[in-house]
Amino acid sequence: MDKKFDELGLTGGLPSSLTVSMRLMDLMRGDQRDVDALVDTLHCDPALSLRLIKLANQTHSRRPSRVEDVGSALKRVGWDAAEALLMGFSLVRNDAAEGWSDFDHEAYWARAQLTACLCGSLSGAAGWSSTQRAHSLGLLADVGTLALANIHRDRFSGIIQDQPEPIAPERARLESDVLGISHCEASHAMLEDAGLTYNLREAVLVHKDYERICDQENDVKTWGALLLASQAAATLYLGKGRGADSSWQHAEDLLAKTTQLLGLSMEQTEEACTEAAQEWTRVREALGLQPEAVKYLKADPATSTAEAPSDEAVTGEAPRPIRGIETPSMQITPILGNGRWGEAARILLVDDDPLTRRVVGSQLRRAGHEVLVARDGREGLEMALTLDPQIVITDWTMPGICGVELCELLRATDVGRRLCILMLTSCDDGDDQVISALRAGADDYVTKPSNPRILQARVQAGLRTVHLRERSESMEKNHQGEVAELGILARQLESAALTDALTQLPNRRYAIQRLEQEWEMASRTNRPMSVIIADVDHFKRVNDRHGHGGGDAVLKVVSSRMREASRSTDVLCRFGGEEFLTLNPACNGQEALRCAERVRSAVGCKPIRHGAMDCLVTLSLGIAERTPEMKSPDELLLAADRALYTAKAAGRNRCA
Ligand code: GH3
Ligand code: MG
Repeated sequence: MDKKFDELGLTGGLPSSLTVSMRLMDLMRGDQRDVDALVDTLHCDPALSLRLIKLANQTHSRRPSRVEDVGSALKRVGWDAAEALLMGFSLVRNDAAEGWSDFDHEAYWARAQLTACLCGSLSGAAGWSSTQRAHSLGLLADVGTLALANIHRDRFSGIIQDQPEPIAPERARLESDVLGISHCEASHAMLEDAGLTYNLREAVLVHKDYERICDQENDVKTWGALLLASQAAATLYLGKGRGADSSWQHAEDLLAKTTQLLGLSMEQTEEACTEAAQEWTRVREALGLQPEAVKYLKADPATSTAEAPSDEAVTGEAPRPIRGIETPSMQITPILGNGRWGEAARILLVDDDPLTRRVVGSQLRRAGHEVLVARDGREGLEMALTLDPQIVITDWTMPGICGVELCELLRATDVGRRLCILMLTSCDDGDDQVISALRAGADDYVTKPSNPRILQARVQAGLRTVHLRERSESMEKNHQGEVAELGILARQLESAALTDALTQLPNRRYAIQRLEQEWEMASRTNRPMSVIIADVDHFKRVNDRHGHGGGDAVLKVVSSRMREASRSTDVLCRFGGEEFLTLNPACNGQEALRCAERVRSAVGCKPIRHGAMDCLVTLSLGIAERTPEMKSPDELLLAADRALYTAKAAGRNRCA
């Protein structure tokens, strides 16, 4: 059943990469509306792509066709609406106070981009018509990871330390234990929220589990296989190399099995993967990101281990030297004495004129502020977005991005809205400049040549605004933290309410809900479905002989033997005292009978030993398949109950 993801409301501001954001700003500023370049750039960013697709589906929800790829989404919402949405990007904040996690965003983005290229290329090789959808789905398949890593930072750090490999089944299990939801379930909820169709969402939900993929209906199965093939190939390209750890072998096996499901030969697969890696390299190069770190499938086993790239290489962008920081750390202590007053601020000064930089910079420094310096608008933009200044003081006329434009660009972003922006204006141009500056979103202005006392007064007034914004932001953050914790709590409660305390199996309440869901699905898709009711034979005697405690111990062993004998798609529940219900979605009566036989013999094959107790326990099982005449799930249960009665009447320890 679908997991609750109450944190969905917090996923609107998931971070984008700085490189992508800067590129977006360039594209938006340009006179030409280069749609292809915009789509290429969005294909590097899961958070923004998903927001755009969601907008396309929301604003045009009455249209019959859903939008499921970035290009169509852009076409549907139009450039202007897309621009307004995309400029609202968020960035990763390296804020120690937020207890930043070990989650490597750059590595995540690199992998998502590569998976997207692989999905596009493999679907093309398999002859699919819509490689665009495949590309976008590859990009979005792991968006749940981004959400969990950002919403539950500390807890997610612990999870990736224990299990760094994204396709390992243990990762999803750990996530479910710690957060009550796996990244696939979170992705599924997010894609549903964005309006993607059932088949694609379902494929994302199951795509990390090969067995589950095989049990799916046609479309979900092929989409799931495509996603898992792409994930496996991405692991081979980005992993530590052949033989370095078990994940390589696991990925190689998965790639072989899944591409077979897609009808691709090994040669076709290798060709498509190589093509995808080349496209990935091209896209990353266009963005100015480091392109290497690709290990081709045909790499010599001996050299691929030796040449395994370092983690930095895998994550793409090399750490950049931070320019212009002229004092090492921020002081928030009041500045006293020596004619200085007020509080120290972290200020970014943007000016292309070295003289102004020197004069204003030293005035600010003398007043005790920390001063970062940018030499033009573009550098100023990048530094404002990444270095977390409190106040930006920017010149008016600069080559490239001018002061007014810098102001507008910053105000359009999430980060820029928090800042206090002061515009340096010259006395000569007077009121007009001041009015345009304030219109563009500046908080205040300072006239050149600057008077140190007025400058300091303006900075202090600006700081008061910043503190108010910071306080409201911190309240917002606390609120988000509470929502995140409540999300986990809600799932734990939900799970407890649907789990049987003795056997840890799903309980009757769950069974009924799930039965109704499966019934609906079977009616909609016209696929078969069966149920099995199993009842312990002569259980009363066990209780009589070994007491209630002994009876409980037997129920635990019986349920665990039943679980082991069931397949991953069978839904085994404790239905009542010593009665169990198994739902067999997509199974006809014959298949369910085989499943029931397996369970019967697993339970009755050997005695149950517990303390001094040593008893052989058997099951009787009744099987029923859904027929077109049945009007409700109750009729299906009734048929299984009748069959169980027949099994009991025929001597027990049997299926009927
Ligand atoms: P049959 O083969 O016809 O099913 O006979 P039976 O003895 O298994 O069936 P019956 O319905 O007569 O007895 C079931 C017993 O299971 C009665 C009830 O006290 C006991 N029981 C129900 N729930 C639990 C439980 O949680 N723990 C224990 N120890 N006993 C339970
Ligand atoms: Mg019984």
